[in-house]
Amino acid sequence: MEAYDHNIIEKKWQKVWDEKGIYKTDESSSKPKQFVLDMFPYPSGEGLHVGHPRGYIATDVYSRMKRMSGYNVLHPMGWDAFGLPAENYAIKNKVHPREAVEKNVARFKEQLSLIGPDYDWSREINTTDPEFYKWTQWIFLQMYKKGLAYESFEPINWCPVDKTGLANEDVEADGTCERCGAKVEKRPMRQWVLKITDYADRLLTDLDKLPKWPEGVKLAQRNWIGRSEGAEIEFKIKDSEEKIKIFTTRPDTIHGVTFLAVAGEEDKFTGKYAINPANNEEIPVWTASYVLPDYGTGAIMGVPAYDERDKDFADKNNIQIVERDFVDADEIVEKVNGNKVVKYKIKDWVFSRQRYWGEPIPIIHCDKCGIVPVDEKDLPVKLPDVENYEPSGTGESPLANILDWVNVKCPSCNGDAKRETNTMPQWAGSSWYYLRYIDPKNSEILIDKNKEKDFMPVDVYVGGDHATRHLIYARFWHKFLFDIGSVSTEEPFPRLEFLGFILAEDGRKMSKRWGNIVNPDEMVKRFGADAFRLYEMFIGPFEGTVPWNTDGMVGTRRFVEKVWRVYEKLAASPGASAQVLGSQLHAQPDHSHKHTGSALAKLLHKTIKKVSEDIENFKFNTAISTMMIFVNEMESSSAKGSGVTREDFKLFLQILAPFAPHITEELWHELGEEESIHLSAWPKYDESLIVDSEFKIMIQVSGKVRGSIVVDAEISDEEIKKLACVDEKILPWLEGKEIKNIIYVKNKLVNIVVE
Ligand code: ANZ
Ligand code: ZN
Repeated sequence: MEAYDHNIIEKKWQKVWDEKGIYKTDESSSKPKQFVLDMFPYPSGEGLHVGHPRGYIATDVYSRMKRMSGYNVLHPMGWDAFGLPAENYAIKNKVHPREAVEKNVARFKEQLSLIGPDYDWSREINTTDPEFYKWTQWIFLQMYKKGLAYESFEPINWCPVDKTGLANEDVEADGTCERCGAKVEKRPMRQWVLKITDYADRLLTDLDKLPKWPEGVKLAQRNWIGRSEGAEIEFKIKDSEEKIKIFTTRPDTIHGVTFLAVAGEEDKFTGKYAINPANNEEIPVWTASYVLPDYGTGAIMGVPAYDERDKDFADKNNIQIVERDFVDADEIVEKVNGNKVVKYKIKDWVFSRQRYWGEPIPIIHCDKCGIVPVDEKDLPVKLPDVENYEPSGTGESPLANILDWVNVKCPSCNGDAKRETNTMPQWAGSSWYYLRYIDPKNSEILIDKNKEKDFMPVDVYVGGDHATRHLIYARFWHKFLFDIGSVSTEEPFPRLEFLGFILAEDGRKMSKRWGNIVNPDEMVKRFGADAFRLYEMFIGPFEGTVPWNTDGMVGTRRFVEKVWRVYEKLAASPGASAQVLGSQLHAQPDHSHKHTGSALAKLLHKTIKKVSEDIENFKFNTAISTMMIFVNEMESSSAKGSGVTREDFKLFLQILAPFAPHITEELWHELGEEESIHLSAWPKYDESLIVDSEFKIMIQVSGKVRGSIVVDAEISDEEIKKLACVDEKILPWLEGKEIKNIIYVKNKLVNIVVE
């Protein structure tokens, strides 16, 4: 037996897994399916930093556990590669965006592969591949045919630096471009828009059917959709035929109205008076910058006694503030003949960009026939090669200059016509990419109906960020695809696990700008992929944001080394080697005969139970701390001369395997197994070993009860103290605190005294 050398072991097993194709999804399998999905990365020029793999490792652990638990797992990976970042990178580095993407993808793939993921690479997708974007264009055409894609000439958000129109979602609350920070302007220009507002109600109400989504993400979507029930009320202008229509959610406050305000740049007095239909009072009309031009009716009734913003405005402009009794909302709406209305904050999705690196919009403009969709059989409309793909800034895409591409025959009258030269936004491909993994080579139809039924919906979707944009767009497209019969479920992702960021060691965001990037390649080389994976999962609760700490890697590295040492002791123990050499039995061991119910066996079975539940619930950090306790117990009991049995050690390797796939595979084979540990059956815990002689212990933090644990009567006082400190209910109370003392009152309580 060699000493533990992660470099040798990891390369060796990655090669074997790849050659044997053990992670390939079997489409003919009769097992139940598990579709485990990552938000696919955008391959930037900077490569991955240690913050990126956190989600990828989580799905890797989860999918491995599911595979071992008897599921037919689909765990694919691909690249979201159209859009401004790739194009800007290409312009800066004077390469074609396609070359830049190829290079960046290769780099990302190399980095990801180092950590030993279980992707089925035969299903790799890339949104910039014409065979992929053919279907992005196809979906656009279906939307066009249903009236959901339309041309608009409304003023849109224009970024003067990125030289393109933007969707509302691309603009920060302070009116700056979310990419480059430039102040966004309004520009009247022709554009393609998707009618997401037609789906606003369903996007909102169906959030209630997603109990396995984080509340925060659902709230962000509710706010983004922004449904308000209210009334539109008309105010007559004094001595005029004119009227101003306002939108209010509080018609009951109408007696307190002391001014009207319409959207406008400055707070200037317009000199007009309006008449309050409820009490005929005359009130001044103002313009106010806090009134949004494109929400409601673009005008409000000012009720400074009850509305904060109205009060600020009234104070500033010496407008009267009056407190009046509320009236019945329904009655007043009836009386002033206002209609009840529902308004949404969400706007139709501005879907065209005046840039090169995106899917061409499959539309032809003909002088005679107007807008003519490209025939489906002529898809994909491929992006042509160009000399110069820099944005023109004139509001036209660089494609407009490629005459032999632009000039086409009209599909309808065969006369001279021109292609649409705007391209789709970065968010197009990601709105449906997950479906392509299920049927990645299909050139006949978006997705085979049977395969779709076999694998959809996604069982767990993992990612961070994109609470509104991507996750609203994808839900919208999915609902549309449901309506036209392409998919069989109304929601694509019934379970969403949203992860927190990993910050740099200095507590800032990792960025080239701050020079604080930690590179995963280097961590893997120094500590090994297994220790790296363990650390990424151990660093804190999955949904929490935490700073990286390279020193912390030492801890998980030691843990891996301990596992190796336990094996070495086991292999050296009398009788062991004979058993390995003579081992002809590769069948699953029959646990019922092996267990004598030793303290160690009991702890093992509790560990199996806890790790199984924790992985299911994405509580990876507590799964690892539980295994750490068990490994310590194995070590100390072998020091006392008893030690773990060979079969129990193998059970432990199996539950560690999703986290540390390489070392466990190596030791599994050392123990005489010939099949991969990753295809072995997930251990079941022995109920009888868990229930007997347990008792409940209350856990206090500085004297206050914060939780409880159920412990085995046979485990040591020290262990009970340790368990109390790593309990998931207790961990938050210990965060950032120093433990001063741990008091254990036998069989009753643990009090963790912190400062
Ligand atoms: C009178 C009033 C009294 C209002 C009161 C609120 C509280 P949500 O819920 O977000 O839909 N409003 C209407 N149109 C607006 C616009 N274009 N720009 C800025 N504010 C606008 O908010 C609806 C409320 O926001 C409306 O109800 C209106 O103020 C204001 F005690 O009317 B309210
Ligand atoms: Zn025509």
